[in-house]
Amino acid sequence: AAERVELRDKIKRLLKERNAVLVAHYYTDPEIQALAEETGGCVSDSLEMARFGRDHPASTLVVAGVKFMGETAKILSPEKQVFMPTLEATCSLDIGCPIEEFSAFCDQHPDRTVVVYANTSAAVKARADWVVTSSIALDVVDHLDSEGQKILWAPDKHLGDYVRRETGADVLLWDGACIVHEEFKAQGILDLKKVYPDAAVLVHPESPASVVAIADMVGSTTQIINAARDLPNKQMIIATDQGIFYKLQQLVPDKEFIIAPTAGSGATCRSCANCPWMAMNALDNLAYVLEHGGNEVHVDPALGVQAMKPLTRMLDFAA
Ligand code: CIZ
Ligand code: SF4
Repeated sequence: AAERVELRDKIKRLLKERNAVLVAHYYTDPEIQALAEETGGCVSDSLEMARFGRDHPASTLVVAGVKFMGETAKILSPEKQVFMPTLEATCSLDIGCPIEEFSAFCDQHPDRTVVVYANTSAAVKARADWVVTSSIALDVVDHLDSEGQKILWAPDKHLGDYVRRETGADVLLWDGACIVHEEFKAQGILDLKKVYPDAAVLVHPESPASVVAIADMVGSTTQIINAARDLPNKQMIIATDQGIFYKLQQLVPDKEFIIAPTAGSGATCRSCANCPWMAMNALDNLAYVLEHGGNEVHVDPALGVQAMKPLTRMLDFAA
């Protein structure tokens, strides 16, 4: 325990010395989220992380999350140095949408407006007309639909299908999925509801349609946190990465949160629903990059200029 305190103190000191600010995602280790809060950094979803990093005066951003979040920070702030505790932390959505195949898919459908989820590479963003996060996907697609535009959506098919069902827009889907959210099971949640009959079911729309169908509320991480606060239920079954429990328990301490099952059994699970890439961010590799450098995020400048356009469109739309 003394070692952890020492490590935390060292990170705090190094952040100051390096004029650096820590930008962390809700899904990272609670220790990292706590440090980001204590040091004036940010703990949030990818939309807010992007905005915070861009607007913060620090010359150096340390992004605790996955690769696309570091890249987004660099694209929006090319003049800042961006570091990550590890450059190995990626995302199944990013991996499942390689630029060559994606670009060919877009070329086959020139009549469609290309809308990509933030969980994509810089190259895929550079090919897109719009970037969205789950918190504004519905609003953006609604807006495009009202203008009569047809959509090409990538990479998450579950989120894309949810957006299509909700907006009624003409949406062509890429076949990608999040390995964490795709595992939630409707039957498991229904079984759990027998144990907690008064619990509300809060679901991230990267989950399968069968899970979304039994939700009391569907939304992004930030929207789930707000709903947990606002709904009258004292118990909540949560279908998103369990990293979010840190913020849920902090902001809504009087309620009980139960992770949604990733098996049909109804048994709660302690190690499931935890993104393996998010989990690669830890205090020791965070301290290491601050002390020794390395793990700097680089984005090809020409690609960055292209990718900044749909990203800025997203931030302006959300503002
Ligand atoms: O699943 C993810 O990676 C999410 C929810 C990212 C985000 O938008 O914050
Ligand atoms: Fe990607 Fe899913 Fe991990 Fe988020 S939780 S980073 S969408 S694999």
